[in-house]
Amino acid sequence: ATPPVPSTVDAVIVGAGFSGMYLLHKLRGMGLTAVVFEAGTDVGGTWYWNRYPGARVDVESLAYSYSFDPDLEQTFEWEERYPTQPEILRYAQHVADRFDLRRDIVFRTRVVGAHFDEDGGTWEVRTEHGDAVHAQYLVMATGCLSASKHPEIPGLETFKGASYHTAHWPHEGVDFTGLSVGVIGTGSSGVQSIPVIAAQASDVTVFQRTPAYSLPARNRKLRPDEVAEMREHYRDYRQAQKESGFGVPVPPATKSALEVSPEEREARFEEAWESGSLVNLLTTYTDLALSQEANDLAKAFVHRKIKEIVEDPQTAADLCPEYPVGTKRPCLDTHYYETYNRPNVHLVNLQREPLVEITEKGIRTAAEEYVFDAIVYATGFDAMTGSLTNVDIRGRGGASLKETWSAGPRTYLGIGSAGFPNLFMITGPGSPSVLSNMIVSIEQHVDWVCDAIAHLRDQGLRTIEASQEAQDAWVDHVNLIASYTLYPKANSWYMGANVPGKPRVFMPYAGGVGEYRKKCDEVAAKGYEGFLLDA
Ligand code: NA7
Repeated sequence: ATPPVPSTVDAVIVGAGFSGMYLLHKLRGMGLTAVVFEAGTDVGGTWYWNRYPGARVDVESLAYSYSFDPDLEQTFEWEERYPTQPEILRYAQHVADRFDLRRDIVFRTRVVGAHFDEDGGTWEVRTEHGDAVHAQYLVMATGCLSASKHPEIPGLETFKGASYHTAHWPHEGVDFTGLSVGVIGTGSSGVQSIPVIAAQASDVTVFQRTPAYSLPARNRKLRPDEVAEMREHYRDYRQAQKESGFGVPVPPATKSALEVSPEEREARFEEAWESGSLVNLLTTYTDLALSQEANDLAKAFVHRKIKEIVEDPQTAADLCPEYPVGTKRPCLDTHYYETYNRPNVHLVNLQREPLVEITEKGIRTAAEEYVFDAIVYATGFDAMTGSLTNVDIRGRGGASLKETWSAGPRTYLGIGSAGFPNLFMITGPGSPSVLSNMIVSIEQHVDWVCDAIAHLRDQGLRTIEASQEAQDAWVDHVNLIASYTLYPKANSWYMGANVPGKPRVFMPYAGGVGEYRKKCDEVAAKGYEGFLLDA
């Protein structure tokens, strides 16, 4: 049963994914009152919505899990190395049960607006059902990939067959048996779902605008001995996660890809390819993210792999990305490239024949009209900012967050934004977020935000707000780090490049989870340096 909406709480939390759940648990532990608003009918966030066939996380289960409760990690039984969406959702639900979270979560309720009242120093948060709550703190735990997007082409509504978006998959599932299916999009959602759909449907046509780099996941059941081993050393492992680059500890690269022999390099890449770990591939050499020449070697290796697997030379060539490895989100797959060897699977390269429109019967490109029973949109998200700017957030002087960010998001540490007192973002733009194991980054932000709130209360202060100067300096720093890397070379959602009209700004902090944490801890230790604290 959904609890009634309270009129006043200490904190409003938007979203009951992994961020919102942990935040609620922590704030309660501090003696604060909090309410969570969640659009879905249950907890889980990303893992509640993204129920498409083949959906899995691409960080290992034993690492992609909360660290805050040692009993939880000792008792929850993961089945697979890379768990499926149902398994991760089961974990989220287990956490909700275990910590009795649902009694403070209002489900089926989207937050539509939040206005800061400068006189009272509180947020008034409005829901789609017309309820209003007043809170001292507002935390946007809305996720980086939750505002889904469709292709910007005419005719979406005209198709007479069934349409699905991977991020809003029917809970009862979809049976594609005997159907002719068109799939638009080849990011993680496409790469994971295409092999599963192709095994069921009579035929599948994939519409690819930009190919992905994908590594075979080599997924399998977890062995009892590896679980026991991890449980024995979990505390050390969690510490290593916090200090690592991506939130997944691996031995640091020590050599440049350019300083080793071709044989040594090939063997190293092969080892990473065989390991089924994206982080292993990205950390083979010190300079893959920094030097085009080094990256070209990794790129050539993956191209060779694709061409070895995919039999049709044109399809293989079309599947080989041009941009540097790792500069768009790489994928982890189960038989993705092999799927193109099936006689019932066809690839359409939208760079050669662009999408024109959706018709009554299917999809029209510049070359022809393709006829389908069903269309799957695996077209991704208005990443990182969409879920924040979709809410009418207004700070000092009634300024809207959306307008304030019209030239790109501006934050201090990806946690706060100048002009928006007591508004916290969990894994906001300007933090490592999507360049990391999300749960590691989520816990770090939640811990930091809760410490800041505890500090305010201890000191009898009412508001915390990023200073304009600290924010400007942080934005410059985030840009500077990105400029050292190859990331800006790809038209990625990291850059906002997948959404027409969205400013091209590299949004995540690319300096690594460990460095970032140090900076956040330093800011806190210096009395929240760069934040304005007011009584
Ligand atoms: P992604 O990674 O954003 O992938 C979306 C895909 O859809 C990508 O191939 C896009 O091509 C394609 N797309 C988007 N808009 C269009 C239009 N208008 N026309 C043609 N093709 C289009 O989203 P996912 O859901 O797959 O994955 C999101 C993240 O979840 C993933 O990175 C992991 O972190 C987990 P584009 O590349 O923009 O040319």
